[in-house]
Amino acid sequence: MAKERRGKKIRTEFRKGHDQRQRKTDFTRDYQDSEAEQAFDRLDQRERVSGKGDLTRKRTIVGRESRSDAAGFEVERDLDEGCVAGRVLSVHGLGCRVVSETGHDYRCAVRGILKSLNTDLRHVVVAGDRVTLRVTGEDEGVIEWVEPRHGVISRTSRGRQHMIAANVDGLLIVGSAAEPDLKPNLIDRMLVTAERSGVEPVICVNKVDLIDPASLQPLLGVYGQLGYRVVLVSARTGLGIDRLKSWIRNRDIVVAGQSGVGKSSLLNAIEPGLNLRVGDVSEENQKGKHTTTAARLIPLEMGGHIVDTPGIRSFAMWDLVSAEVAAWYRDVRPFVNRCRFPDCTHSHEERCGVKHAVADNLLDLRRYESLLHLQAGEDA
Ligand SMILES: Nc1nc2c(ncn2[C@@H]2O[C@H](COP(=O)(O)OP(=O)(O)OP(=O)(O)O)[C@@H](O)[C@H]2O)c(=O)[nH]1
Ligand SMILES: [Mg+2]
Ligand SMILES: [Zn+2]
Repeated sequence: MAKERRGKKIRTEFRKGHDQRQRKTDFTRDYQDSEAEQAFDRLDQRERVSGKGDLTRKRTIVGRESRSDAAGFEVERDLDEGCVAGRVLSVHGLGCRVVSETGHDYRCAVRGILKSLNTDLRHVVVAGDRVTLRVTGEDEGVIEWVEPRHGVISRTSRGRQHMIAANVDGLLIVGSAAEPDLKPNLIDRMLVTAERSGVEPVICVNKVDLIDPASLQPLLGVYGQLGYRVVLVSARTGLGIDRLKSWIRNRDIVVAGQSGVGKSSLLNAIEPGLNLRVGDVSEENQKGKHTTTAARLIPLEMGGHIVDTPGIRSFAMWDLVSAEVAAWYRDVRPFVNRCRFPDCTHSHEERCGVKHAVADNLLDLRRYESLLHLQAGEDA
């Protein structure tokens, strides 16, 4: 039954008079489990299935199953009166805070059927999810439907993927020119994270008031050549802040970078109303203190959100499979299939395409060395 439905599209009806843009995204893996498919069937029996027509009144969600054949489903859902579209700002246990498109705040529970779609309750709804909720009280609702996700930021916990935030579009990688010194290997590591999550990275170097910016050119020029956006800023003098703002505006971004580089200072410069504490050592560094990984979306006045979770900033949480790393270095990837051995580690092997590329100056030596570091699982 579930198999037959593969290869079709989901078409979801809008609430009457409701206008919303189309969104094409990947289906989450949650829907691939056979248990989940059965639950999806049960859910589907309650929805009306009909032919195409009146596209303006419907949202089309094309689902791609990443594991088997690229495919989707075609289902039509009626959204009853009393349902609204919203965005999950944060999740607390089994409840969550959702803001509707009209800006109303709701405390929500999750509909039972959705819980059975995945055995890991933490995955049912995550911060950043776009949802449909049934309003059950003035400030209360029940989440009925979770839109397919893109830009999922996750970590691996005891071998299982654990989503932290969904529908994120940007990763702001913050380093500082001095105090503390710029750590290129850490930037490379965070670039890998962005590439893996399908999130656009921006490399932001703060505290340029402390140095001569030209001294950074050899290092940052390499990133520019790779097509990464690089922004030099100073939270102290305001240099580059407008450029940074124009990129952040209307995006949902995660801010990452080691302690003391000036993340809070930058965010305050971008939006003074945030009033983030500067100079405080952030939570993840307070040893012995329980570190929460619950993410929350902080709305920005200029549009967009900052995704805040203490754990995200350190990036120690991301598990990398060593053999995977080279594929996420966009400058290294083209040379990998010139290696003689398919499991080449690009370190000691003969006839390694990557090593040859370094010798021929086609690949930056520092980037190559950082690749070896990351593959070896060493700290950046
Ligand atoms: N010279 C200079 N100092 C800065 C700049 N931005 C921030 N600082 C200083 O750097 C220190 C750390 O700034 P924070 O904004 O707290 O750094 P953070 O990245 O939020 O640190 P954590 O919260 O611990 O991760 C503070 O003393 C700031 O005053 C800058 O552009 N220039
Ligand atoms: Mg801070
Ligand atoms: Zn190789």
